[in-house]
Amino acid sequence: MKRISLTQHLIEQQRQHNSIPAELRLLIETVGRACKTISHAVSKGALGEVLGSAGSENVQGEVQKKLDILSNEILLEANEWGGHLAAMASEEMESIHPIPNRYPQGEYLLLFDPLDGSSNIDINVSIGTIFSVLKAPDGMTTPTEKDFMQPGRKQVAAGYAIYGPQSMLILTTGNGVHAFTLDRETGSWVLTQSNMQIPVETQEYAINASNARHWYPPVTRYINEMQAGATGPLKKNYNMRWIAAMVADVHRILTRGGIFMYPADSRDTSVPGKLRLMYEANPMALLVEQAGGLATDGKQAILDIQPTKLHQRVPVFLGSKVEVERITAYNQE
Ligand code: AFP
Repeated sequence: MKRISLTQHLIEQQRQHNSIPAELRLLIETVGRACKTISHAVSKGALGEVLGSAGSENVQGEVQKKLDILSNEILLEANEWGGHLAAMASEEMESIHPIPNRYPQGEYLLLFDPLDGSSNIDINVSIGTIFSVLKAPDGMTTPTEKDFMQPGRKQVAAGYAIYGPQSMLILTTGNGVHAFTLDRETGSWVLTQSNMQIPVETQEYAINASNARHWYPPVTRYINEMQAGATGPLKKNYNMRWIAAMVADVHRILTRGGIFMYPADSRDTSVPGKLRLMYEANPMALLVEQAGGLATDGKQAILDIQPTKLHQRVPVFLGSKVEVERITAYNQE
């Protein structure tokens, strides 16, 4: 089979859809290169002295792993010199990171969770990098956090790298979801699947069931109905998976269907769930919609939410259309 590289795919997408100007292609290729570097560091494990905690906390008050910080630095250094970006934002940084004055300023904004699923690092389970690309508002001179406050539907590109048995890059620029597998011998991202599609129906759900006593009634009702199996109201047996890395759970859903849920619950009514809107829910929601699935906060499409804060959290229900419609309907009753 003829090997198509990431660059060739981006050039062909530009020819077909006029959707990837040269600056955006450079941005995506640069993020792809940074993810190769992160994949390499991750795969070293204890041999690379990258495991364990860094002895610091991030803006979320979460203990930072060494790889969280290393991955963040890799993405910052890879992207700041290219002239394609005006600023970056990351789960690991309190405020936005404007491009240093010594480099030209571009017209894109890059947001990322540099290493999603950090609690999986030390147990050698899949982790990943999630990224989202917005255009800087017209006329913007000095980027501020306000310039990032754009609904997810405004993303011009989104994707993730998953560092699992294979390292893969999953990408959309608004014309379908395409998958690349890292060829470690040549160091290239090679196209291995075009136009990923999420099956409309599924028998598989993902939720952290240890929180069941904190769930609100619609979620409890839905999980009980699935657990009732073939003799229950949904008339089929369901399976459950929870990898505790959104990247891995979403990758499974893009590959074979399913529904992923991280709902708000009664533990802390001031915090609507755990996942962040700008650099987790929004990029994943764009991928899921581009692959024929749905992604809501339990009431509305995640991509339609008007952000107000860079690190704001949002409840997430995403995946196979029929199931997301069902739980969203229960939430709206
Ligand atoms: P960490 O990066 O702290 O491991 O959190 C990962 C995550 O943000 C997301 O990737 C998972 O789906 C979710 O949290 C897992 O949350 P629980 O640890 O509550 O199951």
